[in-house]
Amino acid sequence: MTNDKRFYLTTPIYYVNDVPHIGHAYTTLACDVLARYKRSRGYDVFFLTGTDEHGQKVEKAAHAKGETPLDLADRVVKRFQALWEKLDISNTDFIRTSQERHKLTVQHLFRTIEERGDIYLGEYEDWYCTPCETFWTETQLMDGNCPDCGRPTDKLKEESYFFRMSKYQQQLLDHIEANPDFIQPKSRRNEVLSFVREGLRDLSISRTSFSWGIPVPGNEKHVLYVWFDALTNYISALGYPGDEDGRYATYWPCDAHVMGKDILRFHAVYWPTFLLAAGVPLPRKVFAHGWWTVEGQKMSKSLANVVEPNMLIDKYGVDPIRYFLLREVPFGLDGDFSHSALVHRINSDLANDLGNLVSRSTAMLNKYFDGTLPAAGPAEEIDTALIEKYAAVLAEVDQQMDNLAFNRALQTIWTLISAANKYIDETAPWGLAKDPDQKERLGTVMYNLLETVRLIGLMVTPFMPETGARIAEILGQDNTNTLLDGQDVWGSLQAGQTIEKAAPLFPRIEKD
Ligand code: ME8
Repeated sequence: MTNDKRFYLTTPIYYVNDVPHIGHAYTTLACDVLARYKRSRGYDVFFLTGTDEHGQKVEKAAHAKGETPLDLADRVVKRFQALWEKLDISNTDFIRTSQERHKLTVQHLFRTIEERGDIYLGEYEDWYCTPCETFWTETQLMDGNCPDCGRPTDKLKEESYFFRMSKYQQQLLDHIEANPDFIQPKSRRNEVLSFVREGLRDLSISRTSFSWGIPVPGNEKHVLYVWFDALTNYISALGYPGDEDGRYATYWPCDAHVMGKDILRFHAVYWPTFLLAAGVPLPRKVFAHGWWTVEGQKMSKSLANVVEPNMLIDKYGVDPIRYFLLREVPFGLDGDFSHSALVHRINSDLANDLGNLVSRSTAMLNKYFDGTLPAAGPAEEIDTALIEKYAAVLAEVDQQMDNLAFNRALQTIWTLISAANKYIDETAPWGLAKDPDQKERLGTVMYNLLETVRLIGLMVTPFMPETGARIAEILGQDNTNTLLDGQDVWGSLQAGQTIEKAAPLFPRIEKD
């Protein structure tokens, strides 16, 4: 029996030869927001991230530093984990491909596919790009270099195990065609479709030229290809094939594999064909987001423009960074990171729109009612419009979050913030306060305003958990109130509640 109130989502597992940068933070953050949103809507969420530790690239990086690959991995893993903590990432598990649980699953998957006749021993001769951990045929090369990254490739000739990927071409095409939402966004789906239609070759899935990897069961001269190894993390973390704690049965198939467009092909072609061959159900969705450039340029070590997330968080605070990254660029498209755009967003959307709404509302309540929330009296048309606006916004946000349209969900929430700010201007509480006969009307306005603030707080919580918690605290709500589910009903805020006058949530930032 399937429980549709469960949700499994994954980030890529990051290579440990590099330290985390804004690109890694972006994917992980998007998944975190989705995980938090789904939890808040009552889903049982399993949110997985981790590190990809095997392969030639990591082995080379470790040797260059004079350490073992595992020492390198241990060191870099700590940096990823510390960053995720600092960024308020709420992952359920963290998988490292050097873990024994992972190795067991990878070897099991290999054996399963081998027993079903889709792995054979052959000889490999092709061009290999180590930075991309990808093989290319002679004709795919661009001037002898990797067509993806432009760097030099090496000719490799070695005995290798092959996976009969060609056999699954039609089955994969049928699946993609029958499931329009399987690969998103649409433009990327079309790219994958044309790639698959051009024909799938059998895939070399083992190496003998280095040893930092998971041994091929029964032939320890070979280690498994790093992508065969890495992709399997999505089921090894669930305990596949054993299922002692029921994780696999509960959460597989995965609801969303999220990654950058650079590695979509591995997730939308290799991974599904491995699973088809092993008789494992396919994930429901594979979503590729765009790439960030920095101040108009590609991020690269040689340009020394790699944006370091720790530094950004220290300077601007964690919630503004979380907000900016998801608000600035539609998820799925490329975007540019610039400090001036960041400062602009913080000042206009956070300090002005949201921050001012919270301070104005709580200040007025304190001025007119000593901070004690009055009950709402009869609703006028303008009140009903605000309440209806909230219901419409929530329904829209729900849909947008299902489509991973984070920037649109934020825009939608911000229409409610604007509506609330406009409600203040139009009801003019300062005018009502001058007339003792309007005391009840003033109370109604204050109630509606603070109730809107509470609901906005709930909706921004997945994006900005600290801000959501702060708004709840200002309104005297306990932490359980930061959950939308069950609390999403208009009118849950209790009259008689004491509400503090809020200090500014987001200090304005001077441009330079
Ligand atoms: O590819 N903009 O790991 P990786 C946006 N280990 N996102 C970016 C980015 C940028 N400029 N740069 C990186 C691997 N990313 C494999 C994955 S999964 C089974 C194995 C993000 O450390 C984006 O999500 O190179 C991209 O897909 C990922 O980092 C690549 O991380």
